[in-house]
Amino acid sequence: MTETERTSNRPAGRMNGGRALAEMLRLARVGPMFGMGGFQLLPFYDALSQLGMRHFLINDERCGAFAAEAYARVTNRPGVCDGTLGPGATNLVTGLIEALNAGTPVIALAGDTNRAHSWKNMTQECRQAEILRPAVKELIRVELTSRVPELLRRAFAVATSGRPGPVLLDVPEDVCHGEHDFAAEDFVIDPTTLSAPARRIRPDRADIARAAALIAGAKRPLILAGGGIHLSAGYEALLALAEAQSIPVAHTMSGKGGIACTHPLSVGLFGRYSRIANELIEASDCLLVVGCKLGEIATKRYALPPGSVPLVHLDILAEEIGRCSPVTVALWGDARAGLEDLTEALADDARQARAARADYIGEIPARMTSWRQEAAPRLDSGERPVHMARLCRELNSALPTNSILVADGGFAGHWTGLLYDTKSPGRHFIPDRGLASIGYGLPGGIGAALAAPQTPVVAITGDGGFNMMLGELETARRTGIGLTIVVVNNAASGYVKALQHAMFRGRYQSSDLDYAAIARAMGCGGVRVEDPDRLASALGEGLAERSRPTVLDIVVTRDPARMLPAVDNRTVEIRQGDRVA
Ligand SMILES: Cc1ncc(C[n+]2csc(CCOP(=O)(O)OP(=O)(O)O)c2C)c(N)n1
Ligand SMILES: [Mg+2]
Repeated sequence: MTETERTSNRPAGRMNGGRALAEMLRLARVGPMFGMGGFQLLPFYDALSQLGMRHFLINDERCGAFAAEAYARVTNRPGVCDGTLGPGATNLVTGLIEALNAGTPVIALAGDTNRAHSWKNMTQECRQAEILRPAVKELIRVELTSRVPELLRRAFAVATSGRPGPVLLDVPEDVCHGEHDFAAEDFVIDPTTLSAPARRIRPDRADIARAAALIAGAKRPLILAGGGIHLSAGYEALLALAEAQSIPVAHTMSGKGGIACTHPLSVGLFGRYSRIANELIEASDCLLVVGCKLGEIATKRYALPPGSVPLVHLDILAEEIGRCSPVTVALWGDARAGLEDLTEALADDARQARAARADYIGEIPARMTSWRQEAAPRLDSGERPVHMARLCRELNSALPTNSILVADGGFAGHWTGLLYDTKSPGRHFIPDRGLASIGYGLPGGIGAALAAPQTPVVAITGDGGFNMMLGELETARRTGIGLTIVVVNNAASGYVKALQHAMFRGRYQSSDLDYAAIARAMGCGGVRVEDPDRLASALGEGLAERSRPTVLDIVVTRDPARMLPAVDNRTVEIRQGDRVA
């Protein structure tokens, strides 16, 4: 943004708080917004319409927060959503916590009561600020109409600085409807805060030297990449370090795409489900954890990494370092900056390091080949109902390099986390691992498709997750996006059913719907697939349809004994001496 752009077209004069909110968001060049109106924020809605800004009515504010969150992941710019007093605001909670836990910049607006009548049992009134405060990085209560620009500025700064996150602006009705004489100078915004990371901080130099020495001395170093790689857009830096030093890269579900899954140094997912990464972790003599919280799934419920392996942990949030596993060297800073510094610190000995690790790197293709051979019967399965692994294989071949796959919280995310291959670094795989709610797939797909209108976007979701969000099919249709929704229809709340099978000998709760028919009734495309050989053409049909959503209803196994991608370690009783990873 140039100085002229920054200072020209600034509004000034008497306007209400809602208009000031909209003017600031326009200055910040936000993308499409998602919400559902109510009396409190109506001046804001009116201003949006007067200013010609894009805002979509969603059918549940949770979906608005999900869509804004996915928009932010694709663009690294804050997604914007809103909810009205009370139920509108409380419906935002799940989506905002997804953003909080995943570190995604989101700005949410909530209308609150008119302060002249607060606490007199106003309709829809509740203690929403107290309910929402732990769901966001910062809750900002706007007490004066005149302070709207300043506090929205603050919201952007908080959302995009440090570990990014959601910020809630709680706006009382009288502040939104109230008027103030604004000066043009009130409407300024710091352009560096409009996308994450707003600012970068480098780890301490002495810590970089210690980490570099540890890595230099390692025969089998391994990088464990989390979602922080995306947040810091550290793709080139990660690849540069991995290639210069011959260090393979494993990833969490959120970290998938830090380097392309098809890159020879990518060893795939680690944690609860793994191809070859867990065994490489076990055999490693130095782990470099980057932008990763080492939470339950990444660590197989804290069974990884082995305590004996030296650990370097690079994270933007100092207090996150060492939270779950003790570290040898803590690197506090931006992922990209830290990786760049490590590459530089190790540069002099890079050639020797690559030579020394040639055998180590040489193991990877052989290990991958043997994994592939072992997985081939599933990946190539012709069985009916469709095998999840076969579906992933078809997604791998149908989705082009630049596409985005949004994966829902149930098996959809776990199977694709394990078997889907991104073909270039970047946000090409978007799972909602912040809170792991089911139901993210469809609204997340809407947000991603609006963020990248030229890009093929596929949302993969369970039938349970889709069922939760059916109303948003109408939203998707209204936006006119060409989104392909793949419903993995196992006629069950599958992950729950599979766990009940493994642990409780079956007390099942199921559901069965013909989703494709529902999609057609809503004016979307709908294809039901029961034959794996129809997958490719169905995916092709969905991807070719650019003006309306298409729902692919894929009938997958209904046998709870066969639903898990592999053994889930929570279903296994671990006895002393057992190998758990
Ligand atoms: C909002 C929400 N409720 C409950 C859960 C717990 N849960 C995790 S997976 C799962 C099953 C979801 O069923 P479905 O969407 O059909 O996916 P499947 O596991 O069958 O692939 C449930 C209920 C959750 N993650 N989120
Ligand atoms: Mg299901």
